[in-house]
Amino acid sequence: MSTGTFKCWCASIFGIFALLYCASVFAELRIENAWVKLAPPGARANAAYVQLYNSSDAPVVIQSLSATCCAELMLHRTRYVNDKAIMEHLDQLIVPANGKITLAPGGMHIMLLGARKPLQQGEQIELELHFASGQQQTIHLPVKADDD
Ligand SMILES: [Cu+2]
Repeated sequence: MSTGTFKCWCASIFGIFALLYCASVFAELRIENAWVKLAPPGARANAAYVQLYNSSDAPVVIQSLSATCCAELMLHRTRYVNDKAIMEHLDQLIVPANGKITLAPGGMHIMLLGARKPLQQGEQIELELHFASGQQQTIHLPVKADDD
């Protein structure tokens, strides 16, 4: 075997392993309709909404969230009890394999608490999703008055 052939062989084996590694370990979600609702002046919390698509063959579990804008992020679901909206805390979000979940007004949402300065319309919020696998994904959400 000439040196050239050997180098080439090494490179392709490495390439195959690199591909397999990426495919098995990194499950990135596709993000759509991500936005943060502008809160009325003086409000102490903002709600964020997003659609998350998982095209992998394994469920993706979102264990927690963080953002530099805000002291604390929580996962909530709005439920209606006797026509009164109450917010329920969720420990995690599971995006099913080859499926999607929708966070939207009146349902599941991300609660941003303790904003270091009031979030302004048009501002972009950067938010980290922390997966149970230990990986993270950064998403960007514009601050808007409404979903338009
Ligand atoms: Cu909430």
